[in-house]
Amino acid sequence: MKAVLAGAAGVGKSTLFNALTESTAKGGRTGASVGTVLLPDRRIDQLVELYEPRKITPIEYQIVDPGMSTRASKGSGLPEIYREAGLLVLVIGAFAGPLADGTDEVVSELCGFDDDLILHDLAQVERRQERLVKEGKAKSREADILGRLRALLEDGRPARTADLSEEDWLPFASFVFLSRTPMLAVINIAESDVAAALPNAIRDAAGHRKIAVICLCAELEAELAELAELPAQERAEMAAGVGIEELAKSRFLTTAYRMLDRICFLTAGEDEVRAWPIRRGATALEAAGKIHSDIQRGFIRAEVTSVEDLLAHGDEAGCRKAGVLRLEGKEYVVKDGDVINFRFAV
Ligand SMILES: Nc1nc2c(ncn2[C@@H]2O[C@H](COP(=O)(O)OP(=O)(O)OP(=O)(O)O)[C@@H](O)[C@H]2O)c(=O)[nH]1
Ligand SMILES: [Mg+2]
Repeated sequence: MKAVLAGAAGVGKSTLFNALTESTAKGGRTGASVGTVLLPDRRIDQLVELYEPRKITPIEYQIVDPGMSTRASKGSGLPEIYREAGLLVLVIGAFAGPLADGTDEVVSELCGFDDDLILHDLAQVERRQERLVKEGKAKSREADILGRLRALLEDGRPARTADLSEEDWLPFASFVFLSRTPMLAVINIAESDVAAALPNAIRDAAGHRKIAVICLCAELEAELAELAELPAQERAEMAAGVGIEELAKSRFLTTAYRMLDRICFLTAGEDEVRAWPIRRGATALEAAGKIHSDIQRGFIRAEVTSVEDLLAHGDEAGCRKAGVLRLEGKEYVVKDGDVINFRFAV
Protein backbone atom coordinates (compact mmCIF):
# COMPACT_ATOMS: atom_id res chain seq x y z
CA MET A 1 0.00 0.00 0.00
CA LYS A 2 1.23 3.41 -0.93
CA ALA A 3 0.47 6.41 1.29
CA VAL A 4 1.11 9.68 -0.52
CA LEU A 5 1.81 12.81 1.51
CA ALA A 6 0.08 15.84 0.03
CA GLY A 7 -0.27 19.46 0.98
CA ALA A 8 0.99 22.99 0.45
CA ALA A 9 4.64 24.09 0.63
CA GLY A 10 6.28 24.07 4.04
CA VAL A 11 3.45 22.43 5.96
CA GLY A 12 5.72 19.70 7.34
CA LYS A 13 5.44 16.84 4.83
CA SER A 14 9.14 16.00 4.92
CA THR A 15 9.23 16.38 8.70
CA LEU A 16 6.31 13.95 8.98
CA PHE A 17 7.99 11.61 6.49
CA ASN A 18 11.05 11.51 8.74
CA ALA A 19 8.90 10.82 11.79
CA LEU A 20 7.03 7.98 10.10
CA THR A 21 10.00 6.30 8.46
CA GLU A 22 12.38 7.06 11.34
CA SER A 23 14.67 8.64 8.80
CA THR A 24 17.15 11.23 9.93
CA ALA A 25 17.57 12.98 6.58
CA LYS A 26 17.02 16.68 7.19
CA GLY A 27 14.37 18.70 5.38
CA GLY A 28 15.20 20.57 2.23
CA ARG A 29 15.66 17.43 0.18
CA THR A 30 14.90 17.85 -3.48
CA GLY A 31 12.78 15.39 -5.41
CA ALA A 32 10.46 12.74 -4.10
CA SER A 33 11.42 10.29 -1.36
CA VAL A 34 9.94 6.88 -0.80
CA GLY A 35 10.24 5.18 2.57
CA THR A 36 8.79 2.06 4.09
CA VAL A 37 7.09 1.40 7.39
CA LEU A 38 6.48 -2.11 8.66
CA LEU A 39 3.12 -2.82 10.23
CA PRO A 40 3.67 -4.32 13.69
CA ASP A 41 1.63 -7.48 14.27
CA ARG A 42 1.65 -9.57 17.45
CA ARG A 43 0.64 -12.66 15.47
CA ILE A 44 3.77 -12.39 13.34
CA ASP A 45 5.91 -12.12 16.48
CA GLN A 46 4.27 -15.25 17.89
CA LEU A 47 4.78 -17.24 14.68
CA VAL A 48 8.41 -16.11 14.54
CA GLU A 49 8.94 -17.44 18.04
CA LEU A 50 7.39 -20.74 17.04
CA TYR A 51 9.16 -21.31 13.71
CA GLU A 52 12.38 -19.27 14.03
CA PRO A 53 12.19 -18.61 10.27
CA ARG A 54 15.08 -17.48 8.10
CA LYS A 55 12.95 -14.66 6.72
CA ILE A 56 10.23 -12.45 8.22
CA THR A 57 7.93 -10.43 5.98
CA PRO A 58 5.35 -8.26 7.74
CA ILE A 59 2.94 -5.98 5.90
CA GLU A 60 4.71 -2.98 4.52
CA TYR A 61 3.42 0.51 3.80
CA GLN A 62 5.22 2.75 1.38
CA ILE A 63 5.26 6.43 2.29
CA VAL A 64 5.82 8.88 -0.54
CA ASP A 65 7.03 12.41 0.15
CA PRO A 66 6.60 14.37 -3.10
CA GLY A 67 9.32 16.82 -2.05
CA MET A 68 7.26 19.90 -2.87
CA SER A 69 3.79 21.36 -2.69
CA THR A 70 1.14 19.19 -4.32
CA ARG A 71 -1.59 21.76 -4.09
CA ALA A 72 -2.96 22.62 -7.51
CA SER A 73 -2.37 26.16 -8.58
CA LYS A 74 -4.78 27.65 -11.07
CA GLY A 75 -4.71 25.88 -14.39
CA SER A 76 -2.36 23.07 -13.42
CA GLY A 77 -3.81 19.62 -12.89
CA LEU A 78 -3.45 17.35 -9.90
CA PRO A 79 -0.16 15.47 -9.45
CA GLU A 80 -0.02 12.10 -11.22
CA ILE A 81 1.22 10.45 -8.04
CA TYR A 82 -2.24 10.83 -6.45
CA ARG A 83 -3.50 8.16 -8.82
CA GLU A 84 -1.18 5.58 -7.26
CA ALA A 85 -2.20 6.38 -3.70
CA GLY A 86 -3.98 3.76 -1.61
CA LEU A 87 -4.17 6.45 1.04
CA LEU A 88 -3.95 10.20 0.55
CA VAL A 89 -2.42 11.95 3.53
CA LEU A 90 -3.17 15.66 3.50
CA VAL A 91 -0.74 17.52 5.76
CA ILE A 92 -2.04 20.84 7.06
CA GLY A 93 0.38 23.25 8.74
CA ALA A 94 -1.11 24.73 11.90
CA PHE A 95 2.00 25.11 14.06
CA ALA A 96 2.32 28.89 13.84
CA GLY A 97 -0.12 29.43 16.73
CA PRO A 98 -2.82 27.72 18.80
CA LEU A 99 -5.01 25.39 16.73
CA ALA A 100 -8.11 27.03 18.21
CA ASP A 101 -7.14 30.29 16.45
CA GLY A 102 -6.41 28.57 13.13
CA THR A 103 -9.56 26.48 12.88
CA ASP A 104 -11.03 28.37 9.92
CA GLU A 105 -7.82 28.03 7.89
CA VAL A 106 -7.61 24.32 8.61
CA VAL A 107 -11.23 23.73 7.57
CA SER A 108 -10.70 25.81 4.45
CA GLU A 109 -7.58 23.84 3.44
CA LEU A 110 -9.27 20.51 4.16
CA CYS A 111 -12.31 21.38 2.08
CA GLY A 112 -10.30 23.12 -0.66
CA PHE A 113 -8.10 20.07 -1.15
CA ASP A 114 -11.05 17.71 -1.25
CA ASP A 115 -12.96 20.00 -3.62
CA ASP A 116 -10.10 19.74 -6.14
CA LEU A 117 -10.43 15.96 -6.02
CA ILE A 118 -14.19 16.24 -6.49
CA LEU A 119 -13.77 18.48 -9.55
CA HIS A 120 -11.29 16.03 -11.04
CA ASP A 121 -13.78 13.19 -10.60
CA LEU A 122 -16.68 15.23 -11.93
CA ALA A 123 -14.78 15.83 -15.18
CA GLN A 124 -14.17 12.07 -15.47
CA VAL A 125 -17.83 11.28 -14.87
CA GLU A 126 -18.94 13.80 -17.49
CA ARG A 127 -16.55 12.41 -20.11
CA ARG A 128 -17.75 8.89 -19.45
CA GLN A 129 -21.38 9.94 -19.64
CA GLU A 130 -20.85 11.58 -23.03
CA ARG A 131 -19.16 8.44 -24.24
CA LEU A 132 -22.05 6.23 -23.11
CA VAL A 133 -24.50 8.50 -24.94
CA LYS A 134 -22.44 8.17 -28.13
CA GLU A 135 -22.43 4.40 -27.74
CA GLY A 136 -26.21 4.36 -27.22
CA LYS A 137 -25.87 3.13 -23.66
CA ALA A 138 -27.48 6.12 -21.96
CA LYS A 139 -30.04 3.84 -20.32
CA SER A 140 -27.57 1.28 -18.97
CA ARG A 141 -26.90 0.37 -15.36
CA GLU A 142 -23.50 2.02 -15.68
CA ALA A 143 -25.13 5.25 -16.82
CA ASP A 144 -27.52 5.08 -13.90
CA ILE A 145 -24.65 4.78 -11.40
CA LEU A 146 -22.78 7.64 -13.11
CA GLY A 147 -25.88 9.79 -12.78
CA ARG A 148 -26.03 9.17 -9.06
CA LEU A 149 -22.31 9.82 -8.70
CA ARG A 150 -22.58 13.06 -10.63
CA ALA A 151 -25.40 14.35 -8.46
CA LEU A 152 -23.31 13.61 -5.38
CA LEU A 153 -20.18 15.33 -6.73
CA GLU A 154 -22.16 18.33 -7.95
CA ASP A 155 -23.49 18.61 -4.43
CA GLY A 156 -19.88 19.06 -3.29
CA ARG A 157 -19.60 15.65 -1.70
CA PRO A 158 -16.68 13.29 -2.39
CA ALA A 159 -17.12 9.86 -3.99
CA ARG A 160 -15.96 8.18 -0.75
CA THR A 161 -19.34 9.15 0.75
CA ALA A 162 -21.29 7.52 -2.11
CA ASP A 163 -23.86 4.95 -1.15
CA LEU A 164 -22.62 2.46 -3.75
CA SER A 165 -21.70 -1.19 -3.29
CA GLU A 166 -18.47 -2.88 -4.40
CA GLU A 167 -20.51 -4.34 -7.23
CA ASP A 168 -21.71 -0.88 -8.32
CA TRP A 169 -18.10 0.24 -8.61
CA LEU A 170 -17.04 -2.76 -10.73
CA PRO A 171 -17.67 -1.19 -14.17
CA PHE A 172 -15.27 1.60 -13.15
CA ALA A 173 -12.36 -0.61 -12.13
CA SER A 174 -10.09 1.08 -14.66
CA PHE A 175 -10.95 4.59 -13.43
CA VAL A 176 -9.34 6.38 -10.52
CA PHE A 177 -11.85 8.51 -8.70
CA LEU A 178 -9.54 10.49 -6.46
CA SER A 179 -12.28 11.64 -4.10
CA ARG A 180 -12.94 7.96 -3.41
CA THR A 181 -9.37 7.28 -2.23
CA PRO A 182 -9.29 6.95 1.56
CA MET A 183 -8.04 10.22 2.98
CA LEU A 184 -6.33 11.07 6.23
CA ALA A 185 -5.72 14.66 7.27
CA VAL A 186 -2.70 15.18 9.50
CA ILE A 187 -2.87 18.52 11.27
CA ASN A 188 0.66 19.60 12.12
CA ILE A 189 0.23 21.49 15.38
CA ALA A 190 2.56 23.43 17.64
CA GLU A 191 4.37 21.65 20.45
CA SER A 192 2.34 23.64 22.99
CA ASP A 193 -0.87 22.20 21.49
CA VAL A 194 -0.17 18.44 21.69
CA ALA A 195 -2.73 17.92 24.44
CA ALA A 196 -5.39 20.21 22.90
CA ALA A 197 -8.70 18.74 21.73
CA LEU A 198 -9.67 18.72 18.06
CA PRO A 199 -12.00 21.70 17.48
CA ASN A 200 -15.54 20.64 16.61
CA ALA A 201 -15.61 22.63 13.37
CA ILE A 202 -12.71 20.54 12.02
CA ARG A 203 -14.20 17.29 13.29
CA ASP A 204 -17.54 18.04 11.62
CA ALA A 205 -16.10 19.16 8.26
CA ALA A 206 -13.93 16.05 8.07
CA GLY A 207 -16.67 13.73 9.26
CA HIS A 208 -19.06 15.05 6.62
CA ARG A 209 -16.51 14.14 3.94
CA LYS A 210 -15.43 10.86 5.55
CA ILE A 211 -11.91 12.13 6.09
CA ALA A 212 -10.04 10.78 9.13
CA VAL A 213 -8.07 13.31 11.19
CA ILE A 214 -5.09 13.11 13.49
CA CYS A 215 -3.28 16.02 15.16
CA LEU A 216 0.42 15.79 15.87
CA CYS A 217 3.50 17.93 16.16
CA ALA A 218 5.67 16.70 13.29
CA GLU A 219 8.83 18.42 14.51
CA LEU A 220 8.61 16.85 17.95
CA GLU A 221 7.77 13.47 16.45
CA ALA A 222 10.71 13.66 14.05
CA GLU A 223 13.02 14.38 17.00
CA LEU A 224 11.63 11.41 18.92
CA ALA A 225 11.94 9.22 15.82
CA GLU A 226 15.65 9.99 15.73
CA LEU A 227 15.90 8.13 19.03
CA ALA A 228 14.62 4.94 17.42
CA GLU A 229 17.61 2.99 18.72
CA LEU A 230 16.69 3.68 22.33
CA PRO A 231 14.78 0.93 24.17
CA ALA A 232 11.03 1.31 23.54
CA GLN A 233 10.35 1.91 27.23
CA GLU A 234 12.83 4.76 27.46
CA ARG A 235 11.48 6.39 24.32
CA ALA A 236 7.90 6.08 25.54
CA GLU A 237 8.92 7.85 28.76
CA MET A 238 10.55 10.66 26.83
CA ALA A 239 7.44 11.02 24.66
CA ALA A 240 5.24 11.06 27.74
CA GLY A 241 7.50 13.75 29.18
CA VAL A 242 6.51 16.09 26.33
CA GLY A 243 2.84 15.11 26.51
CA ILE A 244 2.78 12.46 23.75
CA GLU A 245 0.95 9.28 24.77
CA GLU A 246 1.39 7.40 21.51
CA LEU A 247 4.00 8.11 18.84
CA ALA A 248 2.92 9.41 15.43
CA LYS A 249 4.08 6.30 13.60
CA SER A 250 1.91 4.04 15.71
CA ARG A 251 -1.13 6.35 15.50
CA PHE A 252 -0.70 6.69 11.77
CA LEU A 253 -0.48 2.94 11.23
CA THR A 254 -3.43 2.13 13.46
CA THR A 255 -5.59 4.76 11.78
CA ALA A 256 -4.55 3.76 8.27
CA TYR A 257 -5.15 0.06 8.90
CA ARG A 258 -8.63 0.75 10.26
CA MET A 259 -9.50 3.07 7.37
CA LEU A 260 -8.39 0.73 4.63
CA ASP A 261 -10.52 -2.16 5.88
CA ARG A 262 -7.98 -4.69 4.68
CA ILE A 263 -7.29 -7.99 6.37
CA CYS A 264 -4.34 -10.32 6.14
CA PHE A 265 -3.69 -14.01 6.10
CA LEU A 266 -0.43 -15.57 7.20
CA THR A 267 1.92 -18.23 5.92
CA ALA A 268 4.37 -19.79 8.33
CA GLY A 269 7.28 -22.20 8.17
CA GLU A 270 10.98 -22.44 8.83
CA ASP A 271 11.74 -20.61 5.56
CA GLU A 272 9.51 -17.63 6.08
CA VAL A 273 6.78 -16.16 8.26
CA ARG A 274 4.79 -13.73 6.19
CA ALA A 275 1.67 -11.58 6.32
CA TRP A 276 -0.29 -11.18 3.07
CA PRO A 277 -2.65 -8.22 2.80
CA ILE A 278 -5.93 -9.03 1.09
CA ARG A 279 -9.33 -7.41 0.71
CA ARG A 280 -12.06 -8.37 3.16
CA GLY A 281 -14.31 -10.96 1.50
CA ALA A 282 -11.57 -12.52 -0.64
CA THR A 283 -11.76 -16.28 -1.26
CA ALA A 284 -9.10 -18.93 -0.69
CA LEU A 285 -8.55 -19.07 -4.46
CA GLU A 286 -7.87 -15.33 -4.59
CA ALA A 287 -5.53 -15.65 -1.61
CA ALA A 288 -3.64 -18.43 -3.40
CA GLY A 289 -3.20 -16.13 -6.41
CA LYS A 290 -1.61 -13.50 -4.16
CA ILE A 291 1.25 -15.89 -3.48
CA HIS A 292 1.70 -17.29 -6.97
CA SER A 293 -0.40 -17.83 -10.08
CA ASP A 294 0.73 -21.51 -10.12
CA ILE A 295 -0.74 -22.05 -6.67
CA GLN A 296 -4.00 -20.52 -7.87
CA ARG A 297 -4.06 -22.54 -11.08
CA GLY A 298 -3.25 -25.83 -9.39
CA PHE A 299 -5.33 -25.17 -6.27
CA ILE A 300 -6.36 -28.35 -4.46
CA ARG A 301 -7.29 -27.12 -1.01
CA ALA A 302 -6.36 -24.70 1.75
CA GLU A 303 -5.28 -26.05 5.13
CA VAL A 304 -6.31 -23.40 7.63
CA THR A 305 -5.30 -22.92 11.25
CA SER A 306 -4.99 -19.95 13.58
CA VAL A 307 -2.04 -18.58 15.51
CA GLU A 308 -3.79 -19.57 18.77
CA ASP A 309 -4.17 -23.19 17.64
CA LEU A 310 -0.59 -23.35 16.44
CA LEU A 311 0.62 -22.04 19.79
CA ALA A 312 -1.61 -24.51 21.63
CA HIS A 313 -0.66 -27.58 19.58
CA GLY A 314 2.95 -26.78 18.67
CA ASP A 315 2.77 -26.93 14.87
CA GLU A 316 0.62 -27.88 11.89
CA ALA A 317 1.00 -31.61 12.54
CA GLY A 318 -0.14 -31.05 16.13
CA CYS A 319 -3.18 -29.14 14.88
CA ARG A 320 -4.03 -31.94 12.46
CA LYS A 321 -3.79 -34.50 15.25
CA ALA A 322 -5.99 -32.39 17.50
CA GLY A 323 -8.53 -32.08 14.69
CA VAL A 324 -8.36 -28.27 14.50
CA LEU A 325 -6.70 -28.07 11.08
CA ARG A 326 -9.50 -27.19 8.65
CA LEU A 327 -9.57 -28.23 5.01
CA GLU A 328 -11.20 -25.52 2.91
CA GLY A 329 -12.04 -25.25 -0.79
CA LYS A 330 -11.72 -22.51 -3.40
CA GLU A 331 -14.81 -20.63 -2.26
CA TYR A 332 -13.80 -20.36 1.39
CA VAL A 333 -13.85 -16.72 2.53
CA VAL A 334 -10.53 -15.93 4.20
CA LYS A 335 -10.69 -14.50 7.73
CA ASP A 336 -8.25 -12.02 9.25
CA GLY A 337 -5.39 -13.92 10.87
CA ASP A 338 -5.96 -17.28 9.14
CA VAL A 339 -2.71 -19.22 8.84
CA ILE A 340 -2.93 -21.00 5.51
CA ASN A 341 -0.99 -23.74 3.80
CA PHE A 342 -2.08 -24.22 0.19
CA ARG A 343 -2.05 -27.67 -1.42
CA PHE A 344 -1.65 -27.42 -5.15
CA ALA A 345 -0.49 -29.38 -8.20
CA VAL A 346 0.66 -28.01 -11.56
N1 LIG B 1 7.46 24.82 14.89
C1 LIG B 1 7.29 23.82 14.05
N2 LIG B 1 7.91 23.86 12.86
C2 LIG B 1 7.72 22.85 12.01
C3 LIG B 1 6.91 21.73 12.33
N3 LIG B 1 6.90 20.88 11.29
C4 LIG B 1 7.69 21.44 10.36
N4 LIG B 1 8.18 22.62 10.78
C5 LIG B 1 9.09 23.50 10.05
O1 LIG B 1 8.51 23.95 8.87
C6 LIG B 1 9.46 24.00 7.83
C7 LIG B 1 8.99 23.19 6.65
O2 LIG B 1 8.91 21.82 7.02
P1 LIG B 1 9.05 20.68 5.93
O3 LIG B 1 8.83 19.38 6.62
O4 LIG B 1 10.29 20.83 5.15
O5 LIG B 1 7.80 21.04 5.03
P2 LIG B 1 7.39 20.40 3.61
O6 LIG B 1 5.92 20.30 3.59
O7 LIG B 1 8.15 19.16 3.36
O8 LIG B 1 7.84 21.53 2.63
P3 LIG B 1 8.02 21.42 1.01
O9 LIG B 1 8.63 20.09 0.73
O10 LIG B 1 8.91 22.57 0.67
O11 LIG B 1 6.66 21.59 0.43
C8 LIG B 1 10.78 23.46 8.40
O12 LIG B 1 11.59 24.57 8.74
C9 LIG B 1 10.34 22.73 9.63
O13 LIG B 1 11.32 22.73 10.63
C10 LIG B 1 6.28 21.72 13.61
O14 LIG B 1 5.58 20.78 13.98
N5 LIG B 1 6.50 22.78 14.42
MG1 LIG C 1 9.45 18.66 1.79
